[in-house]
Amino acid sequence: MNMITNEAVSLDRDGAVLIATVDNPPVNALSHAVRAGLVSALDQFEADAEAKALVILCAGRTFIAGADIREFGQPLKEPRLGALIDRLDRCEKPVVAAMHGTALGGGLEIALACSYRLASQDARMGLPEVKLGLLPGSGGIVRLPRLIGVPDALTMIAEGGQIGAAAARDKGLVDEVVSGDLRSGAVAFTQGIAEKGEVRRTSDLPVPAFDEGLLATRRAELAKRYRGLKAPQIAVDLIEMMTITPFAEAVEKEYATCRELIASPQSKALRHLFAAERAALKIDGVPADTQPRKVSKVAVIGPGVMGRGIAMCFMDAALPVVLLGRSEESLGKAEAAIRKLYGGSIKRGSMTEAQLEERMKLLETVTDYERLADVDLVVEAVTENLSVKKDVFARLSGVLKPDAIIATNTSFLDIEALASSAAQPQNVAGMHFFNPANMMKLLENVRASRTDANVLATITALGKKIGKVPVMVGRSEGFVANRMLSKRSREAQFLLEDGATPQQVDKVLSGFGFPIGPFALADLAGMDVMAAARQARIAGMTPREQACNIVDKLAAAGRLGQKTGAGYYLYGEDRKPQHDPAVGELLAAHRTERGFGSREITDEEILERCLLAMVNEAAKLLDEGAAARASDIDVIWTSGFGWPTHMGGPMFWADQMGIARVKEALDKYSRIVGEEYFKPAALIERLASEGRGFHN
Ligand code: T1G
Repeated sequence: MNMITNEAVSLDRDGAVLIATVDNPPVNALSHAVRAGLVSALDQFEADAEAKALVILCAGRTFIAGADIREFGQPLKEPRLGALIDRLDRCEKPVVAAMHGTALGGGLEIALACSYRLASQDARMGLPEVKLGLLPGSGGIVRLPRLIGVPDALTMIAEGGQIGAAAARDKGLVDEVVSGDLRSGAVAFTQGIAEKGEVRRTSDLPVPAFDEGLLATRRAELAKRYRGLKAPQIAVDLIEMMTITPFAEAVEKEYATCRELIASPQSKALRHLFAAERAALKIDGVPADTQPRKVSKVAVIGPGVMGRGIAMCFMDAALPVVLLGRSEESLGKAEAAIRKLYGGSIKRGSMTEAQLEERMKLLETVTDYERLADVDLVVEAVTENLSVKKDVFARLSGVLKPDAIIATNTSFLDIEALASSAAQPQNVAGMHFFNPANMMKLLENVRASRTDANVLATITALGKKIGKVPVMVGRSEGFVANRMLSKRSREAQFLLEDGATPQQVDKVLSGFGFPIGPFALADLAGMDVMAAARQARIAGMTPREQACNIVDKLAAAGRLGQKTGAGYYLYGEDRKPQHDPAVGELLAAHRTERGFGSREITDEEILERCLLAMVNEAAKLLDEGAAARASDIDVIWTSGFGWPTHMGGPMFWADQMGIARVKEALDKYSRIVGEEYFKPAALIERLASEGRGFHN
């Protein structure tokens, strides 16, 4: 008999067992309807004398995956999750949670408050709140350590990782792993315990003893690993609190902290990125039900550094790769280099020799285009020269299957010109990887005007399959990431001319949260590389940019960076950047030569000039349609260029600053640096006049 409680939760009976089924697609998030439905199910269960035990399970692909993130920041609607969990805790008859898919956050907290926990073989469990700048607020802090011990609980809560069903059983988080049909397995288990009717309250369990020194050790590790993030540190505070605080009081403290974190700037930034990364997968002009083309074999053209890294991306996703090069020698070098890169994984213990051999079997090296006749997609990663690429496109067009996709890895050449050199321009797109391609998460997928919708859907799905963060961008020299980066680099150089030192600029930007400052990064990349990149773009530079040739001077002096022990900094054995007076002298001479005085530059000016130059360029990219959404730009910069995730991305950061203040600062720097560099973009003028931000 089906006893409906509401649209999200249904209740039915199997003998003495009631089964509450949550059905709230897509992830059974704990919306108000789910919470109210479960309370109603508990009411009926407790009032039903015939019912000896209750099973809670979910329809669809997963058990409850947490609180409904979309409700955060909205007025709280009773019943709160905490009230539902208290009801579970006080239940006088046993409740069994049957988990599948990903039982996360508030979903796992519900299971923790049940008498028994079952999991399907593929189930995974976790408390990922910390990834949203939050922490469990409905009993996860006070119950999980009681079941699996403080050390493992601290790891799960402070890092937000997931564990599988078998590991959960071994740790005592799950009582049984159910093979076969979860519902029937759960009902059978529950019938087995129903007669005895034993209620097991996690809240009654003592906190297992643990090494108190653990807390200080983990605190230090977490501070290093999650630099700037507050929630992991607070996780340690809460775990310490729960070990010395009576249960009921600890529950209140846990909930109060969660509410504070929901209102925190870091959580708002991280929740913004959670939504932004999902929005980026929705491509304008590509219906959500567009079927991607099948990609079961790929080719990479160009066995250079980028080609090798791109080939590894596909190999790591178990896709066979044909790497085409002009000579056996270049292909031999590429294969050896790939094998060497995997050797690093073996040294780190993340790969075995056997796995390496298996992985290398996926790589085939060829010099003959005819060998590409059966591939589904080609990434061309040859030298950044339009005529060379056009030749490759023409040769590919002569051998590929009619529906094979050609993706160019170009970082700044015109994709429309390349598409025109292909027999099937509708099959041409860009897949812009970043060096090192096998490591960098960001993938700028580039749409051309004639690219088919299902090609866009295909490269987006393929980007996800190979573990990248794919963001669709449109035509623009340097697309989105590099065009914005070039503005930050410009300001960093100009600031040296105006009187700042490399260490001051690096300190300000790494203090903001970037993993490394622009000058230490240049020393890592190599001044010869930087000088070559500058030369490649010099024709499009302004006179001041062209004359600002500090990079060339360092390269000419043999100061190539870490590889020569000196660049913007000096480097000893420890490879740590040290201040070098010689650089100060070189900069002073450059300023004199350029007729620049040297003035005191504040940290605020450094930060605003570097970051607002990027924001201003982003506003132009949005107006040009090169970026579809401001949030896409936030995803690009947090996944690909080290913008601290807890600061939400450049556009989120600008919105926090307020567009009026952004415009005011741009006007100020227009006066200091020049209109051509800081004149507010038209979009910023519009938003400022309308009192709006990028995201509203
Ligand atoms: N609330 C609302 N919507 C959610 C959601 C959630 N918790 N999780 C996912 N969605 C949406 C998502 O936006 C997307 O929507 C669709 O579901 C598919 O998601 C009280 C305070 C579960 C592993 O942090 O990790 O509980 O774009 O594309 O890759 O103490 O979603 O289709 O419109 O990611 O298969 C804690 C967050 C909340 C889990 C599935 N829980 N979600 O991944 O699909 S705080 C989380 C995920 C909390 C308690 C605390 C993943 C997933 P749309 P998807 P997926």
